[in-house]
Formats: sequence, structure tokens, C-alpha cells
Amino acid sequence: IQEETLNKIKNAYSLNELQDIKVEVLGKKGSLTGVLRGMGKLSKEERPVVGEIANKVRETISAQIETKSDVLEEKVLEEQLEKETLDVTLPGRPVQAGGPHLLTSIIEDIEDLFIGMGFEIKEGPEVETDYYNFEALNLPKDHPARDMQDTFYLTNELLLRTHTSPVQARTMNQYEGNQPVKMICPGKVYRRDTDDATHSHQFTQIEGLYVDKNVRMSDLKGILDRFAKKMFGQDREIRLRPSFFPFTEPSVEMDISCKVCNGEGCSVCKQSGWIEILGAGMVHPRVLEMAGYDPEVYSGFAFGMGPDRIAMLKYGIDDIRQFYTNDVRFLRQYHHAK
Ligand code: FA5
Repeated sequence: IQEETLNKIKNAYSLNELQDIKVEVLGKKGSLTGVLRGMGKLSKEERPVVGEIANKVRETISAQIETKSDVLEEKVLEEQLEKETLDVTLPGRPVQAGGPHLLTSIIEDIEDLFIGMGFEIKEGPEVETDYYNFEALNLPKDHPARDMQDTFYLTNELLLRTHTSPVQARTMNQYEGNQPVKMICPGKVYRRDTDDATHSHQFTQIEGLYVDKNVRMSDLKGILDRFAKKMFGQDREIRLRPSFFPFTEPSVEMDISCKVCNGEGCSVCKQSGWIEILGAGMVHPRVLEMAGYDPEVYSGFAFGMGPDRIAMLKYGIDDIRQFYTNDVRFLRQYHHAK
């Protein structure tokens, strides 16, 4: 048995084969196990002799199997290492990096411009109360101007804010009527508008509010003009048209001349040559009063602009829905827009 088995072990070329040999000889029904089992049938004198030999054979075979197993394991490992070597000279595959959404970039650009003019950044909730969205802005419950902004109501008192103007009242409340306020507030707003090329039911706004002693309409115009020139270039013109908002008096809307220039020249993007980008005005005395500011002492201006429209104008995008349909081919074009 010993000779035959050692020979087989020597020729074994895989761990599986070695395992088979082990079972064949040392397993429950193995040949050597058979010999050891048959000991009972031997005479008293034969037993120790045969027993000793059989045990020695078992030890020798076990040791050989062990040694061979180490050798084979080593061989398997080597083969595996050989197969799995990395060819570090192969060209790499580029990783597709993401980037900020164009709207995020535009909002950050606008924030930077206003921070440079001394404004701080504020935030407010998207789920807003009827009070802040309307009443604190001089729009009592039955006011017809509420229809100007078709509203998604959640309950009688809670709604999705239709503009960022509630943050005006929230900030003035926070400052308790005795400190100047100079803030902008970017954020998402929602309206039951029918989606088309220039309207979306969800869009972004940036509110601005400047309240202090002696703030005038000319300050508003100066700030907006500076903003427009920095955002769109020195050759852009702005135009203020009289308008109406219940929370400002007087109220204006600002249009910007809408030239879109590229390497081939400039084109005017709308028949009139102007596009409306924001509403603004002098804060209504009632709004100041409700927020705890004395309108005899303080005055202020406010504005609310639409970054979606601003981005469209700046980059010549003709459909606002592009911002919200998340076609990566579109989004990727503007990763390096800054
Ligand atoms: C307002 O929302 C006022 N709260 C703005 C304001 C603030 C006036 C402070 C006075 C003082 P309006 O509804 O016009 O106003 O919206 C302001 C801007 O948001 C618009 O000029 C436009 O740029 C943008 N906008 C309005 N509706 C949409 C829409 N459905 N999709 C995309 N942009 C819109």
C-alpha cells in the first residue's frame, strides 16, 4: 500500500487528485483503514507487529500528503498570480466627473455679486404659511392680487411658497425692527403655471431686501444696473417699467436687452428685444409696519428675480424645461460654463 500510494502522491498534479488519494487510502472505506479494521481477526502475536507497521505506513502517507499539499497550494497561488497580473501600461479609462447644475452655478454667481455689494445670504422654508407668503406681504385673504400667483395649497394654512418674498418678512421679524437689513435669499418656488418654454411650475427665485434709513428708489436702480452689467457685460442695458405688486409701492419690473452673442455675431432673442427678469419696488409701508419697522424712520427696496430666465438669457437656452428634464447631454455642456 505504502509504495503504491507514495507513487500516486508523487504523480498527483492537483489538490483534488491528492484529496481523492487520501480518501482512497485513509478514508472510512480506505485500503489502510481496512487493514486497521481487520486487526481484530489476527492472532495475539501478529496484532502488535501488523499494528506497528500499519501505523507507520499511515504516518508516512499522511506526512507525504501534507508536504505534497503544500507544494500544490503554492503552485495554485503562483498560477493565479500569473493569470491576474495587471498590465499597468494599458491606457486608463477616463472617469466621468459630475459637476454643478447650471442653475446652481448661476445662483452662486449671483450670490457672489451681491456679497460683493455687502448683502448677506438668507434662507427660508419651501413649505410656507399663508401668513408669510401672502398676509405679511399686504395680501389679505380675499385680496384679488392673490390670483397673480396660482398656489399649490397643502392645507388651509400651509402652501408651497409661490415666491421668495416671505423671506423678507421672516428676516425683518428676526431683526426686530431696529436694525438695517441687507440680504438676498435664493430658493425654489412653486406655482400652478402651465409649463411652456419660459414658464415652469417649479423654478428658482432670488429675493433681495435692503432696509435702512434713507434707502431710495435710485439705490435700487443703481444696484440693479450694476448687477446687470456684471452679469451680462457692460453693453447690456436695463429698463424699468412701472408695475404692480401689493408689497411694494411704487413697483417696477426690470427688462434686460436680450442680445445673445456668439462667435458669429449677436442676435436679439425676442421680437421686442427685451426680456423681463425681475420684479421690484420700494417696500410698502404696511409691510414694514407688520414686520415691526417704523415706516417713518425706515425705508427699503426689494426685488425678486428669476435665475432660470437669467441663465436662459446668458447662455442662449430657448426652453426652461431643459433645466428640469435632466438630460445629461444638456447638463454636461454647461459644466465649465463659468
Ligand atoms: C414675484 O414673484 C415677486 N415676489 C417679485 C418681487 C419681489 C416684486 C420683491 C417686488 C419686490 P413675479 O411673479 O413677477 O414676481 O416673478 C418674479 C420673476 O420670477 C419673474 O420676473 C420671472 O423672472 C420669474 N418667474 C415668474 N414666474 C415664472 C415661471 N413660471 N417660470 C420661471 N420663472 C418665472
